[in-house]
Amino acid sequence: MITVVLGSQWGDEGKGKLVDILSGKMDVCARCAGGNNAGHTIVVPVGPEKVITTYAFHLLPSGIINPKCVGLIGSGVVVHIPSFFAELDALQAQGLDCTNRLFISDRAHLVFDFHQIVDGLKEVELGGSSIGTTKKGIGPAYSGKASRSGLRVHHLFDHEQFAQKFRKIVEGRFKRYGNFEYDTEGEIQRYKALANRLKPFVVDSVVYVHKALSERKNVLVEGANALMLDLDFGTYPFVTSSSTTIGGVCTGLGIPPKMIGHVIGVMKAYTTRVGGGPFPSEQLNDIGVHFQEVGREYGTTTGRRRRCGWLDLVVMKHSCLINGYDSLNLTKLDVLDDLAEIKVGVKYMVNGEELLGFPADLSVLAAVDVSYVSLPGWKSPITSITSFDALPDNCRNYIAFIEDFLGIPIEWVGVGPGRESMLKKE
Ligand code: 2SA
Ligand code: GDP
Ligand code: MG
Repeated sequence: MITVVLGSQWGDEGKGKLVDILSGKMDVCARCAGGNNAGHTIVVPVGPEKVITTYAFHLLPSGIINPKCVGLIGSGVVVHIPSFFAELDALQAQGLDCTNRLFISDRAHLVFDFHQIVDGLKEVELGGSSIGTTKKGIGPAYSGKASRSGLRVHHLFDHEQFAQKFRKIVEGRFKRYGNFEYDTEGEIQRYKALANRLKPFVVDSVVYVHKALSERKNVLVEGANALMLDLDFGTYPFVTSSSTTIGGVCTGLGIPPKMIGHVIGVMKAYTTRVGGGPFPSEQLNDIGVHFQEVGREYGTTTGRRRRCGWLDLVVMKHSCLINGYDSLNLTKLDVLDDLAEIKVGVKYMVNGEELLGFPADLSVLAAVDVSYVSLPGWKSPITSITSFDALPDNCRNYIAFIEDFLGIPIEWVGVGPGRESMLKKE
């Protein structure tokens, strides 16, 4: 059976940390969507001296930090090959060798430097209403895929055909965006060399994953980005260009839904968002600054400051409906330690009426008045607590309030960035 970890809010909930913990018992850890826009941070003790080491994963599955776990980049992922190797080399330099246990789907679409240039040009065109993308070329690469003019990993291995298609695609981008600086022929040559280096990593991921499942291996799927950044169900157009939901797990790996056993939603104890777009519970005040500073809310990929606000359970209800979480991992609860009062958004009101769901129309969302419930804080540090029952009463009440509201058990609670700072409710 397959276990899935998904981001339930606007990303950066701490998916990487849970994936690392679960991967200790996994045979395969697979990515199904997104690209190197993702940033999953893992803080672990390394070696006999237990040196605290931070790893940042972008394209590679975070589970490969565990030496027995194989990493698989599924067909739904978009891959910038130079970044793939840069990440592999950086991990190697940090003492993590995963060269022989990392595979990539032959169906995965390629992201090229021209996609990244176009990503930036599109943002400039949008001016004041820009998305705030990571400029990793994600949107342009998925657009190419959807318009059936993309290049996939397997195309790399027929160099002549690759070169022809590549020139045609770049020509099309020049027509649309003007003759931006780009060495088309140099790129074609660079990819000839990259194809040779990539070859041993390439597999038919459908065959690979189904073989693993038939051998009763444990497979973990690591979601990237999050529900509110989903192309269909997020705050469109302020979203990423992939399917970040449970649906994207099936389409991005070629697995039937009935093989999915357990779906865990990762939910931060407050809310953050990086980039543009609506954020109803955002706090442009001392509380927002508190979350930002205490939670060290900076983008793992771009270093951008993340916007911060109270936990929004309307967002979470929407998220739970779509992804059907079996359980939740509440993270960064320790960031609330010093607060005397904690607020939680529970209703969206427009003209005195409660909305039944999360609105599609951003003009409706802009008119929303968030109703909050206020809960007492616990005003004591929880990072060194090692069992769920030892958490302060008000802290457990906060957890119980969320569980009651959503009707989903909180199975894991994060109380600090390190691997050991995770409590499991038995
Ligand atoms: P893109 O680059 O086309 O996917 O951007 C579209 C929107 O999706 C948001 N997005 C993200 N939001 C949170 N975290 C992400 N990963 C990095 C991190 C982000 C970073 O872990 O911190 O370092 O800035 C991520 N990736 C994409 C993005 O902000 C746009 O709103
Ligand atoms: P992801 O994209 O969902 O994997 O999350 P990121 O790695 O982008 O951002 C989460 C940040 O919070 C990382 O720096 C983690 O090390 C850190 N983190 C994860 N869980 C906790 C927690 O429970 N408490 C604290 N204080 N930090 C955490
Ligand atoms: Mg992140």
